[in-house]
Amino acid sequence: AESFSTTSTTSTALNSAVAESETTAPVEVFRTDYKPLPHLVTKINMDFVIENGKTTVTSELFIEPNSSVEGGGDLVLDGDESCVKLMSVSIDGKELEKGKEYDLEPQKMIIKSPAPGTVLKTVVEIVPEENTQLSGLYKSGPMYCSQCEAMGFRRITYYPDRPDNMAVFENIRLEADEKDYPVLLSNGNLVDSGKLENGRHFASWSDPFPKPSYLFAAVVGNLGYIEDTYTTTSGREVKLGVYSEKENVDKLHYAMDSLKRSMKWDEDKFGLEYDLDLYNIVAVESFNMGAMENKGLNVFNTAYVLADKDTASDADFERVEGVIGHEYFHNWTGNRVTCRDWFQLTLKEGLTVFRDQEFSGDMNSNAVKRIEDVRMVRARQFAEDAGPMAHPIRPESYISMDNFYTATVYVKGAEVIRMYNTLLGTEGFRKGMDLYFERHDGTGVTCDDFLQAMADANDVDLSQFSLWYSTPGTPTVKYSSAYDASTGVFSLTLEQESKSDKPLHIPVSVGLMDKESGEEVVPTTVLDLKESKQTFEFNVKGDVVPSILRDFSAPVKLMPDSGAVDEEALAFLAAEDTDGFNRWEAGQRLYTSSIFQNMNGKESEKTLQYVFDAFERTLKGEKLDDYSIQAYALLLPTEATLSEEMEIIDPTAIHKARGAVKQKIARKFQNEISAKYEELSGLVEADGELSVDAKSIGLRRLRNVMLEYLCSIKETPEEQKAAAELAKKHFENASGMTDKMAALSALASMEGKGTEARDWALQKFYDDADGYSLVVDKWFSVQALANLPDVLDRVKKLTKHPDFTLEVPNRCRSLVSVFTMNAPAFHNPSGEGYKFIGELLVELDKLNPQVSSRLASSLIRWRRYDEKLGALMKAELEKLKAMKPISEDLYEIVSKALD
Ligand code: 0A1
Ligand code: ZN
Repeated sequence: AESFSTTSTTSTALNSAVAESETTAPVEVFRTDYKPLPHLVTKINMDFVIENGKTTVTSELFIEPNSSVEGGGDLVLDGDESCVKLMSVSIDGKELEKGKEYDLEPQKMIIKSPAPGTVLKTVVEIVPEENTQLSGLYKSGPMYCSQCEAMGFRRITYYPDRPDNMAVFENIRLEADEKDYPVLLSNGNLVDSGKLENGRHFASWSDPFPKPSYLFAAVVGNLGYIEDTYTTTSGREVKLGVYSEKENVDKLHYAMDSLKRSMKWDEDKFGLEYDLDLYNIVAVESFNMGAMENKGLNVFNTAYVLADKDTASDADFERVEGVIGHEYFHNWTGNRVTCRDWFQLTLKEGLTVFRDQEFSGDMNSNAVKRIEDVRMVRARQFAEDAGPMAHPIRPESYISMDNFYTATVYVKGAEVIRMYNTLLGTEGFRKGMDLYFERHDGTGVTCDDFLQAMADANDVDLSQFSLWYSTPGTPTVKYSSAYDASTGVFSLTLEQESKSDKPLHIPVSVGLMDKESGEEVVPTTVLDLKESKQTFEFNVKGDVVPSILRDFSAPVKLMPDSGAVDEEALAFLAAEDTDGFNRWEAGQRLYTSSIFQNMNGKESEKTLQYVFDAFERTLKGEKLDDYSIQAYALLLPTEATLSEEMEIIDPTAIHKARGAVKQKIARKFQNEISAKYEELSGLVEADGELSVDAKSIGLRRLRNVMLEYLCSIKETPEEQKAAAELAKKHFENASGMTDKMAALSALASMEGKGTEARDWALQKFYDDADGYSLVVDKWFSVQALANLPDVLDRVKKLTKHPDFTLEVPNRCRSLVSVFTMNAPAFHNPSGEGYKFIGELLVELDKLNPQVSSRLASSLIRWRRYDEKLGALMKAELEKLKAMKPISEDLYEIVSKALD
């Protein structure tokens, strides 16, 4: 799972983060340059001797010629000189001679023509304590832990660090001080352990499944844990362990339950069982991303494991469940069948995201999950696809692979997998999956192999569909329709446009609703749009309203051919559509129309009336039995989503116009909203002890939307007072973190008569957090998102807060990255928001390039803003590009942005 960090710097770490780019120019790697390795490491033994300030790693590599490659030649091992210090390299106990038998370069070791069966032994020293990049072996609080995807293993030892080298990690021996580091974990099964002299101890692990180096993991620390077991369908008993720092073990239960649910779901849905006797998960505070699927030993960012009723919101619980599922599902889609090379990343990520989405939907509500996922695609992936880092789900080249763990590879990748499912049906998709595993288990493959398995299992030709893998950008589909009353034929014309030379194969799900009766006369049908323009005909008994792209059947922008939306049809669909997703969608389109009219000073009473009607109907809950759907249907599209509808984005205007429409709704329905709030409060209370089932989550979600509308009414001092009182009461009576956060975010933006309540709540929230990191992160975030005129000054001041650090990615992101999402503040016309980020990046890049390049992504879409804002963003990028030294990660982002 993707995700973000910072540090106080030691000079070594500082040098190591940037050393590469000082010595070598950034190299671009191309997909089409793939060549198989002439030699393979088939087996590896490792010995880690961990001492304070120095870890010695001894590796034995068992080398064989690759039978599918002719010619032999040299063996090239990857190794990052800025991180590993070579102490010795030998074969059969004989040291190799540098220049003659081997060569050393900053990023590799070359062994001259090794004989088949060679066992190469290397000894290196590393310093995990100074590794602030959090790639390789590093220290997080009381533990040593590793992160090897994508190219971290070369920061631990010399090795062919690419996924097409699969080896058995036969004996991984970890040795450390027993008192400080009682827990010693690696992949696979524990085969030996014991005490040593001087208070030291060791453990040896063995993983029977051959794997690429990126799936290696080791954790050594002083940890607490909980245990459980799971029995698979075929009767294998698996021991489950979830580990964390000792004070957090009481927050591990939800993760454990989620793990068991994931294991069951994969058996039921895909017939996939777990394959080892042991499955361990470790929660780590300093982690660049969300989590990592290392074989039998997942490493998680604490934010995606730890959860209890006092500290986690409903969204946190849902994320824990989703990410636990995601990493578990990787065991088959990623580990058993892995990627041949990194360009194929979406092979495992798109597929695994699709699987975790389906899992979460099944555990809670499929309809709600779909709405949430589509909101994400539109706000994040569409934005990426419209910027300088746009790439196909299977990229063509990279400088730093770490920059390609993107919304495109992950969530657009998942949309592409979903399209197979839509085209082939659930059964056909399952047949394709079965064939994929039958053919490729235990190997590293490509996206083409996946497509071929789907095609062969269903006896269909998917060659046109393959264009989705090579086409960047968001395609558009334009629609127009006509009804011929004399023949009863309704015709729907669809026209596609994309960056592909040839038309894409786009599944467009359509249903038809009778205009008069509102009945669905043609149920959901998947149209295969394969030509640039195609007309589909339906026999109907009277005129109909088409409901197009149901369930968001393809990641495209759907628009009317005429350019003008048919608001009457949208109003009809918002009320009548039998497809829940499109009913929500129609409402969102109406809100969008109204917001843009407001922005352009051309408000139409008629549109506003449609908006009011849709809002009122939803509020009354007609045809709705799901609180969450009701909540989402009452929410206006986010500022990020609205931005993607504009050629030139005006964040301030969007914020104002959206705020104005929100105000109109809130004022018009103030009484009804208040009444609903009270009604729901009764239900929430009656619900009793906080539970995180779909219905309780929905109740809270809907009530919090009501709170948000009510608190938006705060123009006069009386209104400010009323809003603050309501939010304060909500805060005080909060049943858990969801309600607390809803109240706090409303309060955080209060001024005037609301100031006192705001300051009180922020202080109270901070005190109650009692130093617990994940709640302190929320405290930083809520302030970074506040809608206050001096928010930037507040954020700057918070960077000096004793709890703030650039070293822990979660903390850095909670304040700084979250601030970049506060669009009107970050894009303030003064350019001060950009300058703040630009200056911070200078410091951050020295510590953690992965986190710095992600943060820099907030500046790269400068061409999408007006000239003035664009120039200010560009100036920051230019300063960064000229910075020496600069990490490869950051260099790639800023240079592509300036191209
Ligand atoms: N494969 C993980 C995500 C991940 C990727 C890179 C990392 O470090 C650079 C860490 C984790 C997943 O999809 O869950
Ligand atoms: Zn993943």
